[in-house]
Amino acid sequence: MTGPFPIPAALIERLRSAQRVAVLTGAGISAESGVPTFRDAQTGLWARYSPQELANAEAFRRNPRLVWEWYAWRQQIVRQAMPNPGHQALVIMEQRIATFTLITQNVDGLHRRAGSHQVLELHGNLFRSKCLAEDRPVEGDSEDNEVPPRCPRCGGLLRPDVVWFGEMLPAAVLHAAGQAATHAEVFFSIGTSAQVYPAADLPLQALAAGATVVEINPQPTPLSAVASFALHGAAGVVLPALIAQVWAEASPY
Ligand code: BJW
Repeated sequence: MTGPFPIPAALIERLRSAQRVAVLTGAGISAESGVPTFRDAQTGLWARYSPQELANAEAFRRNPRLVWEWYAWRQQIVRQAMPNPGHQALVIMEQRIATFTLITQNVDGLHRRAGSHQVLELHGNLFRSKCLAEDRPVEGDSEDNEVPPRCPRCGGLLRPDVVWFGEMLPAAVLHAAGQAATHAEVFFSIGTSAQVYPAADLPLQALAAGATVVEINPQPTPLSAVASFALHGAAGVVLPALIAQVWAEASPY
């Protein structure tokens, strides 16, 4: 069986011989797990909440309680969500490819929960906190259920350990992602609107270094026109079909 989504023969051949593959994921890969994306008109978090009000450092300083409650709500959604066939297909890909790097913009931790081992989290993690004053990760909090929680070391405010607009990405993680992009033979951009930099530059770096760049997204993005292959479908459908057609013995069908 070939699976429900046809994969171009040239891509199948390219992947069968590839030794180095890098994957960039965005909110779309978790959409089929029930986690809202950022920019989709119907379901996007930011259709109901203004990012200017909630996901930036200035908003946090102005109203830390509101911002924490928003993150707590998102944590609740993610705790109830399960990894989907798209996440699971990337676990199989990690097992099949000699040098495989999974780079995610997502803060939901679903790749690790699916069983992926090497995950570069560009924008942090929803379930970690850091001290606003010390800019250092914190284990636990002051344990008095205060919102926002307080740093157990200095008593200052804790904030989510995520990357807001205008903030630097973790340097070592971004460096590793850039290395993976420029050394990849095949680079996938999956479930991202390809609008937020510097993550959106990674597929372009891969392309400039000679990689085959594959986009998987039901909607066109700024990357679609330059990608080697633009597969317009849901990640939870396209990725299992791709695994089935490239590595027939690992077929979920
Ligand atoms: C499906 C699907 C299914 C649906 N299957 N697909 C260069 C040019 C222009 C601007 C800049 C630039 N460099 C930097 C900037 C500024 C800014 C930026 O990029 N702005 C642009 C918007 C123009 N970047 C920054 O500020 C970054 N920092 C920085 O560059 O620092 C340098 C610096 C700092 C200070 C001084 C000097 C220099 C930081 C960016 C941080 C982004 N943070 C967020 C929030 C994280 C925390 C949180 O979760 O609350 O990260 S914003 C938000 O966007 C989140 C996401 O990770 C990120 C990307 O979104 P994503 O994943 O693409 O989601 P969507 O919703 O946009 O798209 C979903 C897609 O899925 C859609 O296409 C659907 O079609 C698709 N889909 N179902 C497959 N089933």
